[in-house]
Amino acid sequence: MTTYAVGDIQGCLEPLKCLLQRVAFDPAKDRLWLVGDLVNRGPQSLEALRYIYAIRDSVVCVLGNHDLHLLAVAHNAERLKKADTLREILEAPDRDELLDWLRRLPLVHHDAERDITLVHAGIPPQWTIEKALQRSAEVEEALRDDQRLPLFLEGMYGNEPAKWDKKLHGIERLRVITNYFTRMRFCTPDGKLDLKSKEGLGTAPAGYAPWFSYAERKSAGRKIIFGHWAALEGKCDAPAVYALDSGCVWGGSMTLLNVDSGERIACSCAHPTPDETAA
Ligand SMILES: [Mn+2]
Repeated sequence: MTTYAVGDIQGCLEPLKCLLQRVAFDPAKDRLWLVGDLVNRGPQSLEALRYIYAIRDSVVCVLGNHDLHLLAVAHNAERLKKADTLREILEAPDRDELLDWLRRLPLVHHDAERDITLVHAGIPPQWTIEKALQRSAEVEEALRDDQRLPLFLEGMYGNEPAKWDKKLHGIERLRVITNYFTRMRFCTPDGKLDLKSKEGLGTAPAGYAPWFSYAERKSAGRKIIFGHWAALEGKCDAPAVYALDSGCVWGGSMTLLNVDSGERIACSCAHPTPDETAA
């Protein structure tokens, strides 16, 4: 049994198949970890989602911002945006089955045996891995509750509050947790988010830096696999932190990491989206 982790798929099914073929991935014995953003922007969102759903028993996946956006649109909490490639999922005969699986995925996954954590965007500096798992569970509870789901999806959008406070409650509490795990790039040492800057490493305002760059962050030294940040091109120099988004949907490549050996391979994206930078 081998465990592999793959970066943001965003509806790019062919590069995913290319990677799995190259390692002779066998769903009957291997495991596939996914950093989220399975869908959107790319050419085959529905096919990619179906492909992953079909091997779901071999898959560990965390939710990304695009996956949450799909759920929000499906529950009429948000409208489709011009660049979205989600309509085919919304109109598919198997949409309810696919979306029901999606909404039960976690925001943070922790493999205790290997002490590796999987998350879409990152872990804020002020939280240990254990604290992150507790906070992630609060959002997962709301996502799985039929009564609470629409209220969560309607209220999850927004950049405020920019910083965690344990006194926060209700939707504001869930929003900042969700923003940390699914949208964060730059923050202050005490976890105040900047969600407005572009992706480029030089674009952060004074006092802000990539979440993983703080040596004193409480998850330092623990292994963390994340995606979301295509401008990093799959590179991250923080010890034990593995960046996997290499911008496939933007004309880059899709990255696969052998979780146990650390070996990486990449397949280039056959259908790049030409004219945009990642949101
Ligand atoms: Mn993302």
